[in-house]
Amino acid sequence: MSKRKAPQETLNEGITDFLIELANYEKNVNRAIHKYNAYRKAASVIAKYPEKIKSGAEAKKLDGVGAKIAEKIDEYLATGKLRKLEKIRSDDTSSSISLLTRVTGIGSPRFLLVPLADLRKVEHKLNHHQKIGLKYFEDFEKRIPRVEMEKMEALIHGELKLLDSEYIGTICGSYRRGAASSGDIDILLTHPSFTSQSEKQPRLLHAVVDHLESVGFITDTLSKGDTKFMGVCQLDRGEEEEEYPHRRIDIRLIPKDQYYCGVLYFTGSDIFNKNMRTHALEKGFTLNEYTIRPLGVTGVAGEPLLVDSEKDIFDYIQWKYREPKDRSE
Ligand code: DCP
Ligand code: MG
Repeated sequence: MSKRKAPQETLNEGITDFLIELANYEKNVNRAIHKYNAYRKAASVIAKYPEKIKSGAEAKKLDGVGAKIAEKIDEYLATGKLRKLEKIRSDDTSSSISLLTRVTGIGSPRFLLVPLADLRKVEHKLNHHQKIGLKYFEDFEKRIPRVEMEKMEALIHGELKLLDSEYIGTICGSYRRGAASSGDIDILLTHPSFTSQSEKQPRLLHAVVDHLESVGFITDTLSKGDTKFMGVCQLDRGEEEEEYPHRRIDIRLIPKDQYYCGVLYFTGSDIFNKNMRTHALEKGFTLNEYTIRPLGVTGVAGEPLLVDSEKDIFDYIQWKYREPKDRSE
């Protein structure tokens, strides 16, 4: 997952911006999740508030805005800034860590405010995830050319077949839409023995990950759960001059009956998904990355419908099928 949309402009953007910056600081640098939640909650109620806030006291009437935040709002309204934030921003360690947290694993930054050398100085303060992000920082910035994606696809399909010919794997994301280059590798994996009714089968995922590690393709692990692996991979260039960069790879194990809703969702684009969900609602269905369900007259979703292909989903909502390459919006 890389691109996140910019938040919508609001009347009180200055205030919500500083609250979110404080929230991220508390989470990423201090690991203070309660403070993080408190700032987020305040930012969220203020973002919905329909008036331009003129004082801390006015904000304090809102649920989620306490005395301390009200004080900060007063300071911000009076001076246009916040001493606490100025201090945080001028502290190398905290700004480096929060920046790095923003950029690693989940995505990549469009620009870098802190020199990489400064980030590397605080490496000992980083968690595993962040260290990997830093280690491969330059590599993760690079897009993956389609020819390289094709080579990885061939390798992955070959190895899956060797392991168990019943595995079904699909590289989704921009690659499946035919993009000339991709930001990462999004693989969806299923197996006929795994359905939403059966037991969990983490082995099905772990066997693939372990195998791809043993052949040297997967080089690092960011996280490995029962159904989702996040990590790093690299193609072997053989004896040739320059190595391939390391690439971000996610592998998701999905029950067979939910596989095509997953493939549809992770193929995107996100804009296409939004439009398709809207159309589904107009036709009386609710669609997400797992299932499509009919909506009753009271708006309550019924049981998941049977889906055995992406086309089935289009058919349910009476939409003309669109090939992945035609799903940019
Ligand atoms: N997705 C979505 N909404 C989100 C995030 C993701 O619908 N907020 C879906 C659509 C995306 C797919 O997941 O196409 C994969 O997410 P990526 O961020 O990897 O997006 P792409 O693969 O499309 O682009 P990139 O080439 O940058 O990886
Ligand atoms: Mg992608």
